[in-house]
Amino acid sequence: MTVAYVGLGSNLGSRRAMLDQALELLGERVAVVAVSSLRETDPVGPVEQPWFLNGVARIDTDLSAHQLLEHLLEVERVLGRERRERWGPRTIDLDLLLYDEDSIDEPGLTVPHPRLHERRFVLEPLAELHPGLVVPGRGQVSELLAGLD
Ligand code: GSY
Repeated sequence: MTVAYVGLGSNLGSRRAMLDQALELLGERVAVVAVSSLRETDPVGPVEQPWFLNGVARIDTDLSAHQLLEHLLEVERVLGRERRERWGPRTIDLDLLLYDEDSIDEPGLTVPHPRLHERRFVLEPLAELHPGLVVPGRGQVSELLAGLD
């Protein structure tokens, strides 16, 4: 059994309803064992866009990292996510943040998520679930959070 963490985000439409539906669909193939509180966050990146609602879910699963990623993409598809602009607004965004303490760097799949260590909107909900969690190659979540500007 693997413990994985998934980033949840939405900044279009009924954001909370989107995240609730995403968690329900996720739960059809994996065990969603904990969900952080959801928080309003200022958009990060070069595109001007609405505020996000962000959180993190802890998942227990027997799926491989690739199978889990496919499941996340399928849930996004079911919820109508269209991949248009890289940094643009989205109805739903599910990011595979951590998969146990594995480090994976393959086309289409990088774990830990390459920008996780610098994103407050990910580190805060992660710290809420497990402040001592180690991000491979980067350190503990609580320390990464404390080190942000
Ligand atoms: O990769 C996540 C999508 N995204 C977000 C987000 O989820 N939250 C915030 N606050 N800014 C973001 N910019 C991008 S792109």
